[in-house]
Amino acid sequence: MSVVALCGGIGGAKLALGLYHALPAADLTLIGNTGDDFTHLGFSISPDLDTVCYTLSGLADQVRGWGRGDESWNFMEGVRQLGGPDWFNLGDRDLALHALRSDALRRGESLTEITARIAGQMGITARLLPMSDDPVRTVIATPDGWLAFQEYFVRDRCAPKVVGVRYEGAEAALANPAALAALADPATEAIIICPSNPVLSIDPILSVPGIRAALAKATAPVVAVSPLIGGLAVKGPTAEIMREMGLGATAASVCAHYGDILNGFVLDEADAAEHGALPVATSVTRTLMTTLDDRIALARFTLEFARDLGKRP
Ligand code: FO1
Repeated sequence: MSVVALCGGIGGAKLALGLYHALPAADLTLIGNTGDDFTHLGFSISPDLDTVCYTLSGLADQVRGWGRGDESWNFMEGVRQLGGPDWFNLGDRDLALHALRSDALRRGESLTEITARIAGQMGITARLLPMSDDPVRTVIATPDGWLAFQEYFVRDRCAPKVVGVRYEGAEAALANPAALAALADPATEAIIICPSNPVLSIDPILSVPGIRAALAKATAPVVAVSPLIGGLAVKGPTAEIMREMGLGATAASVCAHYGDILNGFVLDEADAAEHGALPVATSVTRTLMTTLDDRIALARFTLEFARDLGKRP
């Protein structure tokens, strides 16, 4: 079963790992969010692509969800000793990835090529595509002004109120041609929107011209998995942001936010009461992914649901 999945970082990567186990690797294409990317201490950092790579390769830190498990922090200690900015933690081994990517970008390689090479070196056999090779940067409007995404998310620990979000550069960005081709491919049998933050992780992907239209035109059913359980996110500020932006913070509000790009919506047992009121086909299951088995079970459930929905006319 050939599948395309849109995903952000930690939450999305959990389902991506489940899909990776549930499908032959060659059947899985992941489209990753690059709205969180930024340049820090001269390094080009792509947190969500890296989280997916570390998660699929088994290198991820199981508690933090980002970065590597087998990490040391000598570089950060050095930065601190020299009075440098220490709010964004770059582990020693993780730093190797940022150095190689930064160097390759400077030599004119595309983010798509670099990501494919890095994923290959980590032994990942599914395809991971950045949404675009052009810079798109998520910026957050707060009552005190605009913040770059990582300033809001890591430096300020998501404390500022979010009154708006912009995806800078999106209008001029070219969608990854391989991503567009995968979405349009008649052999693609399901398009999954992973349980990532709709506003911070999925909307940046949808903001790249051509991607939303490709979802609308695809013959494969588009199925989203709710990132909220009982009105709460497993990790991160999804519920708060959706509430602050006046979108509501229920599974139903996530479904409404995606609107007519969806054919199906998977929601948690805790939200079963919302099931009947949604405007698309819905299916209820346990969506909390604590173990690898949970990730695989949710992936299989979602694929089965998409298969039952069948191709769109
Ligand atoms: N998240 C944090 O909360 N604190 C960090 O210091 C941090 C460092 C970091 C370094 C590399 C990387 O790939 C990711 C990192 N993240 C960190 C996670 C990341 O910034 C966010 O989880 C995502 O951007 C949101 O999806």
